[in-house]
Amino acid sequence: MIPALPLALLCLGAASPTDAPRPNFVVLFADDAGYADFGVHGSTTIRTPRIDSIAEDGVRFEAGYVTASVCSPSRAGLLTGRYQQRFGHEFNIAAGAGAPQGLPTTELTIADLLGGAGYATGLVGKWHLGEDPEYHPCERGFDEFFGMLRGSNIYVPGAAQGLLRGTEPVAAGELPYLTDAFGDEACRFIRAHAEGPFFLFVSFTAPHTPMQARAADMPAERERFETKVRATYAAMMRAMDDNVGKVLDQLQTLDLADRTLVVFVNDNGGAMPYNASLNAPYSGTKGTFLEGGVRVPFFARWPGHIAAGTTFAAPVSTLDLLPTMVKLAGGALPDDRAYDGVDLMPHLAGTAATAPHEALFWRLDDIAAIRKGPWKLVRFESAPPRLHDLARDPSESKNLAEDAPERVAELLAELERWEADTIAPLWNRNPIWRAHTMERYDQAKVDTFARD
Ligand SMILES: [Ca+2]
Repeated sequence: MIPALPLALLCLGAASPTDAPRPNFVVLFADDAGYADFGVHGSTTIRTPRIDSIAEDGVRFEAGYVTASVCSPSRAGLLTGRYQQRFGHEFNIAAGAGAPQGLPTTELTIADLLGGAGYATGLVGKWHLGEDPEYHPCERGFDEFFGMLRGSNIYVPGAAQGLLRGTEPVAAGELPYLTDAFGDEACRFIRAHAEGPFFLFVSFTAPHTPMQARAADMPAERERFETKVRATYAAMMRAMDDNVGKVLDQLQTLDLADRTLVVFVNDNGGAMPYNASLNAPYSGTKGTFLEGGVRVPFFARWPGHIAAGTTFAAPVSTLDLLPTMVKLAGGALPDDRAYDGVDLMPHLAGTAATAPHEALFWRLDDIAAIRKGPWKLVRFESAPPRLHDLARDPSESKNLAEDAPERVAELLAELERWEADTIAPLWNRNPIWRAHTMERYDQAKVDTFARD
């Protein structure tokens, strides 16, 4: 049965009652995982069989990007379907900063739009889009929220801080290891809304720091890795994989697997060296616009609608999730604002005439980037631009800028045209991070973690 829809959505193309039931949506979001650290990306040491299964049973996007190389703005892009620079959410939110640091309340989230189309909406885990009351997830389209407003938390059983259910504090004392608690809550939401349709955003904190694994997992991992931090990272990834598996099993048990589009994606590149993640074959890390900072594991599964074992080569973005899901929900995008994402389903079906995106753009303060075709240009305020050919040099080891001044000029001009639709950041960037980012570019290299 299709729930009542707001009149505007009905008028603008809601699914007819004779159409197949509208799918549920589950977005599984990792935090700071390394590109290389998935079995489906070739890792032989980090074990992610359940996450891999999403790619194997559906599509693996070979060039899946996020809109930022740090947590909060990446989430702002995903949840709004719009480049976050359009509305000034360019920088991370500092813990305890207060207003005006939060997703501007003039923005509509994917939960607003799917909720308006009759979906039950839930967020489990990390929010990181503002801590003041007006930014609370339940004010931003989510019917239900279990998690925390800040950007990281303690994993140790019973020790997590600032957990909320809705707006009510949760006594952490009885909770298990944090990633397990989030998996449990995700399954609870699915059971409670099994009749559907629902949208569930499972925003894990794993494998973001602090580096804390389940105690029982550590002895075996410690034997497999030379360093304690890499062993801990492996165990944190395993815990996340277990909980992704729990969610997939819950969908299967309720006979919802065929009626649910499941997406797995990561919010920014691996935060090497802090969490010992590995972004190979890409250089750069979280905080940079090298591929290792913004190109992420990106998989989707919807049996009967996305063929198993599909790979998709053209660049896609987390910006695309909102338009794709709103369309599948029978809704329509508001026409009072520009959307930067596109509906991916025609592209996956092979019926689209063009690639999803002609170009993708990034900006964080004094550094900006554009990818167009195989070309990637990174622009610095304090250094000449760097040009890379991703088809021939995916690890961005060779700067071609001096050899191709016309292409540099063309891409710089296109980047500036994109910037004409952006505004100044609404709050300042932490100056420590600014210096740190330049340092990361200067030191960028593909770290092979040969000892694995
Ligand atoms: Ca992150």
